[in-house]
Amino acid sequence: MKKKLIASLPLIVPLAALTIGAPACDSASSQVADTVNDADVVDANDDAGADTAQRDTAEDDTATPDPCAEVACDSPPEARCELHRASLTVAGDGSCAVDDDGAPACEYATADEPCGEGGVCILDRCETVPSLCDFPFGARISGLTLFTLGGQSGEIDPDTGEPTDACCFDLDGDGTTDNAFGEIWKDLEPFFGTASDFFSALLGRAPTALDFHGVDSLEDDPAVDLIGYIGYPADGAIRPLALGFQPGTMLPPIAMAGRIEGGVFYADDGYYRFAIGVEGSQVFLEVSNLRAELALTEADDGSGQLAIGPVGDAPAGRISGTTSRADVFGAFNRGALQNCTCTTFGGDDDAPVIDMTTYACIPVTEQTCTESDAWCRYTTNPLYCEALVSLFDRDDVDTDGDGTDDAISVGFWILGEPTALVAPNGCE
Ligand SMILES: [Ca+2]
Ligand SMILES: [Ca+2]
Ligand SMILES: [Ca+2]
Repeated sequence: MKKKLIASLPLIVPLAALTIGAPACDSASSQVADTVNDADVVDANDDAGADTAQRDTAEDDTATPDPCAEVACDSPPEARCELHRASLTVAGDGSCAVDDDGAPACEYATADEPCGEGGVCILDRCETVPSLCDFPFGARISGLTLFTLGGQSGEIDPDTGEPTDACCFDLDGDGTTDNAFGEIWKDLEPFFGTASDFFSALLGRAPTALDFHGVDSLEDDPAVDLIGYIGYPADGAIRPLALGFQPGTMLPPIAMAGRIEGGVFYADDGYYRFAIGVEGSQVFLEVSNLRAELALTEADDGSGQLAIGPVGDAPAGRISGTTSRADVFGAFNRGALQNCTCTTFGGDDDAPVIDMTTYACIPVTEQTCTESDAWCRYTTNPLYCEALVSLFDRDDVDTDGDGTDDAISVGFWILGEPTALVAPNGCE
C-alpha cells in the first residue's frame, strides 16, 4: 500500500494544485435552469389538470378571480454572466403562473448570448479580450499568503465532534462541515507531508492573485466579480500567467460572482480550474459550486488593494466547493493520454486508464516507460490506479438533489495581503 501511494506522488501534486480554489457560478446557472423548469411544470399542470377541472365546474369557477389578472410580468432579472463566463444569460419575456400556494408568480424566459471568440463575461457584460494583454485586470488585488486545507488539526472539538479547524461550510445541510478532500489528504500526509507545508510550497512556486472587480463599496455592494490568476513573483507584485486560462479562450482560471455585505465578500457561485499532469500540461480540472466568506480590508497606502482575513472567530477566510470522481478521473485520463507515449493503453481514447462509467482500472497492454517517464510509469501501474480509485471513492455531497451523493467536498482556509498586478510578459 505504501508503495502504491508513494508512486502516486507525481499525480497528487497537480491534483492538489487543482483543488486550490472553488466556484460561484454554478448556483446562478442552476437557478436559471430551475426557474425555467418550474415554469414548465406549472404550465403543464395548469393545462392538463386545473383547466380541465375548471371546464367541468365552469359556473363555480367563473366567480374565482384569476390571481394573475392584475400582474404585469415586466421586470425581468438583470443579465448575469453564466458559469464559465463565455456568455451572458439574459432574461426576456415574462409570464404569470399561479404557484403551489395559489399566489401569482412571474417566470421569465432566459437566453444565453455568447461573448464570442476572445470574449469574456465580467460584471454582467461581455468584454472583448483579443489576448491576455487586453484582459481587464483590476486594481483591487489580494495576493494569497495562506492557502491550506481545513480539518487537518487532528484535534476534535468536544462540542461539535468536528476537527477544531473544520472548514468550511455545511454544503449538504446535515449540520456538519463538509470536507471530504481534507480526509483524503490525511491518507496522503505520510507521503506528501502536511497540507500546510504542501500548499505553502505551492503558493511559493505559483503565487495566486485574487482580483475583485466592480467594488463600489467595501461595506455593501450587491454585485462584485472575483477573478483569480496564477502568476509568478515580480518585485513584490504578481505577474499573471496564461497558465490556467482555458486554452484558446480568455476564460480565467478562477472566477466567482458574489457580493459584499458588512465588509465580507460572499461568493454565490463560481469555479476554480487548475492544470494537472506533468509540467506544461494543458489538462485542467475544475472545482465548482464555490462558496466563499472573506473579510476584506483596504491597504493603508491608498492603493485600494485588499487584504483577505477571517470572519468572526475563524482562523482565516473560507472557500469551499466540490469536485467529483468524473472530474478527477477524466482529467487523469486526458493527462495519461496526452503525456504517456511510452504506454499502450487498454482503454479507448475517451477512457484510456479508468473506465468513466464503472471507475474500474483498465490494465495497459504494453509499457516501455523508463525512469524519465516516472509519471507515466506510476499512473499506468494497475496498483497505483486502484489506490487512486479507492482514495477518491468519497462522495459526500448531493449536488443535483436526486438523493445520491455525487461530489467530493473541498474546503480551504485562505488569507491574502494587498499586492499589485504587473502586466503579463510581452505586454508592456
Ligand atoms: Ca454537511
Ligand atoms: Ca459593484
Ligand atoms: Ca446526486
